[in-house]
Amino acid sequence: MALGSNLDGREEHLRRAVQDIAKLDGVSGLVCSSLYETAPMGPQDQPDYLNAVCRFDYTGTARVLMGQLQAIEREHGRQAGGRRWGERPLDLDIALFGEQIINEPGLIVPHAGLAERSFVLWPLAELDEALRVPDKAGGAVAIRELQEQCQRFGIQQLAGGPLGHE
Ligand code: A4P
Ligand code: MG
Repeated sequence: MALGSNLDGREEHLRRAVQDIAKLDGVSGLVCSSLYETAPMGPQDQPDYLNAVCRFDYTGTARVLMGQLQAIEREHGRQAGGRRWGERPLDLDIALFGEQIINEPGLIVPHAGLAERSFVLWPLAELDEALRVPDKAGGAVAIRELQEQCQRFGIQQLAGGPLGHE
């Protein structure tokens, strides 16, 4: 799971979101990366983001998880609409869902932008440097390889350790 915020007390949004996620039905064993301060991807006339990722065991489907995450986004003041890649108090994306590949209306996993997003790849590698990301050919690619093909530019890991844990 990838978390991002660039509005209204960014760190507080992310900390609260992690607590909210840990309490969801079906979630256990949640661990988080550090926080990363990141330059905006997309429109440049928006504040820098704070990003992080978390990993957990989950008993439900990706579709159900997505609904639960969108409810948390709304509780954090996320409005429907808004410009593409624009500012937001809280963004929760399903970066990966185990080994699954999902290609349905409104739900693409691994996340469609994963390979281009240094602010997701580096935190994921922090949690598991041996992580393998499934690809459509039925194989998997090492996170290390995706990092090599992506610019690290614009992200800074913050001191302070993991964002939260159970
Ligand atoms: N959707 C499909 N697959 C997924 C998935 N795996 N996880 C659909 C989450 N959502 C998924 O997303 C639009 C729709 O994508 C969802 O309703 C869902 O059905 P959205 O979060 O509502 O945002 P959006 O603005 O419409 O999409 P967009 O423009 O693709 O935004 P993103 O990709 O979420 O990017 N810069 C930095 N440094 N850090 C950031 O975190 N985030 C964004 C937002 C832009 N720039 C950033 C960051
Ligand atoms: Mg999103």
